[in-house]
Amino acid sequence: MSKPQGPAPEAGPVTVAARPFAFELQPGRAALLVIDMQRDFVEPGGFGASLGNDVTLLQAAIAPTRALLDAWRARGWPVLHTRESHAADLSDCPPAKRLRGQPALRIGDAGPMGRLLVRGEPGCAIVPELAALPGEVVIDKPGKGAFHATPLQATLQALGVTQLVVAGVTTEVCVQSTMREANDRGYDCLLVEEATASYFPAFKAAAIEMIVAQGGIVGWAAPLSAVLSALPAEPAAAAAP
Ligand code: C5J
Repeated sequence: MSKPQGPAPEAGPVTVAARPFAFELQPGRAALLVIDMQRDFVEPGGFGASLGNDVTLLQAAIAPTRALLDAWRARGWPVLHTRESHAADLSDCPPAKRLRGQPALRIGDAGPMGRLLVRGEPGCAIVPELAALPGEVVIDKPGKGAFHATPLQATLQALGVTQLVVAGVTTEVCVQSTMREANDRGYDCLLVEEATASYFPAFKAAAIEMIVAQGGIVGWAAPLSAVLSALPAEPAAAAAP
């Protein structure tokens, strides 16, 4: 009898040791969502630095995020990236956002990596280590949350995604905003602790506690090792005798 054609059925759920309780990750249904790993936040001379932040604090998230990307890509699972970014005419940047505070440079001003947080400028790009591969979704978002004024919800629905494994920066701003938006839309969200960072380590720690408190009121959090060790074997390894 011939083997049935078509994509191999996905493996059953795997259990990730997470807080506040185990996360049942469903292969193929769980997208990796990498939030705003852009040069403008992570490198000197960008938007984050213009606000007076120590950008080196965010660089710790690059290698763990790359490990997640490698794991998702090896299994052919969906990967999505976001970029906090604005149109060149700043028509999607409300004055309430642009004029807030007294930064050295504002959104749209020219810095060493081009105009801050403007699409197409060098600083707006994802850091090279984490750059999107062909076929991976890149969502440009004018807000802190990734669902506001973007096609993210429609994209996830089209992919059949119901769970989000989340990485990126900064933990208490765009990552937490996005997880809250996703939670309200019915997605189960798991934040990978080493793959997220903040300019304020105490804010990162507090944001994680806020997410997992009250029975996981926003979602789950787990160390990178717990996620990677729970994943099913890569397809090539699984096929080996
Ligand atoms: C901020 C972000 N912090 N991606 N953006 O302004 O978290």
